[in-house]
Amino acid sequence: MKIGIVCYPTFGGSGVVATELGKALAANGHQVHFITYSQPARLDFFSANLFYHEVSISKYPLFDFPPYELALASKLVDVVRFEKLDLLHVHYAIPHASAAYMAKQILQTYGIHIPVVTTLHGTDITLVGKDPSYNPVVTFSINQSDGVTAVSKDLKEDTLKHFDITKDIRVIPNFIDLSRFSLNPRQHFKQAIAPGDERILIHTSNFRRVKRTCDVIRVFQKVKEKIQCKLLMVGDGPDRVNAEQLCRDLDVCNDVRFLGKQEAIEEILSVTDLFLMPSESESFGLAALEAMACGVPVISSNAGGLPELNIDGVTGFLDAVGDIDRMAAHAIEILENNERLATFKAAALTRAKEFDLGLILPVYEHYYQEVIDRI
Ligand code: GMT
Repeated sequence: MKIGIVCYPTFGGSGVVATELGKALAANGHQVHFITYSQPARLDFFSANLFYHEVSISKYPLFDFPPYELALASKLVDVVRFEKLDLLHVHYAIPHASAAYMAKQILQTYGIHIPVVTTLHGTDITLVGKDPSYNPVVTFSINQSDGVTAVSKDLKEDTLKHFDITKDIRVIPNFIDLSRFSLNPRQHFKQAIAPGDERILIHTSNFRRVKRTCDVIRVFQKVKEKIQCKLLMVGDGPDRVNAEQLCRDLDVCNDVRFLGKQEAIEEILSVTDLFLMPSESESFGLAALEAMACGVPVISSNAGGLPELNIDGVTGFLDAVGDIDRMAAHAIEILENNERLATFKAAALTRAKEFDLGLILPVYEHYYQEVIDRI
């Protein structure tokens, strides 16, 4: 198949899923065309089957807000026509699904009928999409997609609850490339972070409010009262400054390292003992799956799709959003005993294998074929 993929080309979960999916499809013999405003962060190698088309947006003094959606729709028309694509797969509803709809209408005037699959990732529904200023467009463009997928059952239910959706939504969970994300410990790195062989806790995110990064610091402070440990904070975003200030207020700076954005996250995860994800809302929790694939158990909130990934009492624990005491108590329970920690680590890895890319890729391929056959 010749597949066009539209996504946000950043380190955000939806962009990562889209890029990893495209790379895997290309490796499986499909021709994949990424259509985005910059090279996707994880599209970091050359392959004969991978193509990248940049959407460039001209800046005119007339525009306070350059019309990205129009530039994207025009680019989609161009790429579908000249590369003869079979299907467009857009990740994140806003504004990708509506740009794809516009492109599809224009392409019909050339006698081209291109099927569009939209994948809902979370914040396009749970935060931004519900905003009344976007709701009608989001509803319309989801309903006009030829196929719609959501990354968890919870996200599907949330979408059906808040939008007037007439299309069937197929749940296709996120996946992990176990050839990349696997236990790959770098002893010198562990030595540098935890010279006294302390336990290492980790949080990775874009430090947006929804991630509750300050809860991570608070949980860590309580764990530290009972267990010798260090905390790694990976990523960057608006709440980092608050998290750093809280470290000063709670006097834990010496045990917390803010590492910023990191490429080889699997190497860092491999030396850690526990992943913290206290998010307010999380449609799936890809970052937690990446940790589990490296054998790291997860203390998470029970928000959104997290219970579909993290098994309470087995791969970690699920606690109510904001319940710092329970999260800390559960973290201590896992970390205080070597044997228990090893059991949780093994269970996290076993669970991650259920989301192996090799299992989920054919599900997408069959779904694409089903959508193509339907129109
Ligand atoms: O979580 C973020 O801030 C990034 C966001 C995105 O849209 O890129 O992630 C969402 O999509 C990921 C991939 O499907 C999911 O694993 C995340 O759970 C989801 N984030 C939220 O629902 C908050």
